[in-house]
Amino acid sequence: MGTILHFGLGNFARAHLLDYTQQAGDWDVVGVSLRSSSVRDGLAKQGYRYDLCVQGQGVKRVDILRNVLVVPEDRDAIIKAVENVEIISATVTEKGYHLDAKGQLNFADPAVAADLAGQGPSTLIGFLAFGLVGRTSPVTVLSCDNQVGNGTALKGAVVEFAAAAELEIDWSAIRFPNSMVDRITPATTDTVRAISGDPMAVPTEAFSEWVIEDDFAGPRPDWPGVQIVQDVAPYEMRKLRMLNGAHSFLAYAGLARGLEYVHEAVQDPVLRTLVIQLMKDAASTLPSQIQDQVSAYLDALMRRFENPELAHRLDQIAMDGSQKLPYRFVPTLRETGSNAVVEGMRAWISYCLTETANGRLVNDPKAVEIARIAKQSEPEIGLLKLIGAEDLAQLIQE
Ligand code: CS2
Repeated sequence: MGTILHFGLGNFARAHLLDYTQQAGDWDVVGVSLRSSSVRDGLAKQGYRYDLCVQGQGVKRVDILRNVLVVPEDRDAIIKAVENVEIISATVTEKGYHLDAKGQLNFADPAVAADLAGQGPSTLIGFLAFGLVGRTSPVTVLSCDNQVGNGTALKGAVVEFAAAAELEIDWSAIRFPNSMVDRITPATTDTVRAISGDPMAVPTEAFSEWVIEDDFAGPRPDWPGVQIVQDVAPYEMRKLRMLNGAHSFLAYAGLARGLEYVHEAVQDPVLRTLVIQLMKDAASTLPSQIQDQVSAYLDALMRRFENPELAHRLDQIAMDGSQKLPYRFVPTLRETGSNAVVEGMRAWISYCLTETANGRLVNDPKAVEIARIAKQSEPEIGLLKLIGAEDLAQLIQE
């Protein structure tokens, strides 16, 4: 029996980590919301229980969330929990790591600077650094975000923060396993709420996958179906480059064609050909040990994307492109020069330019910079630079 302190209680965590942990039994979860109290407020009214609407399988009541702590009101309780729980996990999305284009902690980021100034943390990195100082027992910090080497990146950010803040942390009993997580989980719609009768219901697909590096400091739940492996890299490359790369391609190219959902974009004849090509090109970059899986994986992804009942909105995926594309497009492009990925990158650039021209900021933590770059000469180069991919300019501009 133990407790997981989970940062970031979006729909994804509620469909993935919480579902797995409920199935494992014996463990409970305390959530942390870093940015708003709305999830806490909604869940608190119903004893922190909610319906998980799993497509084709029916509704499950999830009942392992014990409490939700919210910043700024529960800061002290969050630090205390970091000091005491067995596992700390996170789905704070790519931007929640506050990394620069080189993958290092971005000290110029105002949220990081504020945490360093000691006003009481507001980022995952700050909470971990200030909480881990007081830690006397082993702990596992489990990143569940869509990044390459997510655990390693998180550890790097906390180490850099702790050094800058002159905090002495005993790293010997703290583990940061890398992991690959997968379950397509759209935002909740009014239809889902109406059908389930639960205002906090979460819709998700039947498929789910979780591969975690065998690097735990202490006990872990007996999560069913989770693969514990020595090296997560091949799995995360497969998922980020094929699934997420395809998603981002469909989002920008689909929105440009006036489409709204993934299942519509994947049926568009032009996009369908390109997205299959993108996944094949991405697959060609994967390590030989998983080459025998990629063709079945591609077919399964197409079935998942075609699923009309998920109603997965393209604009949800289009969010935070500056944070996502370095993992989703850039490696395949560098390694293969893939024409389909070139089209995806152009579609993102064109999305940024069109939104700016229409007087709108894109939904991205770098939105202001994106708008500024979009108004300059040679915006393509500026935008590629923003995601650390200026070396690809010639390919994109040809
Ligand atoms: C999507 C992911 O919104 C996005 O960027 O590509 O959330 C995707 O649905 C998940 O990674 C699937 O596991």
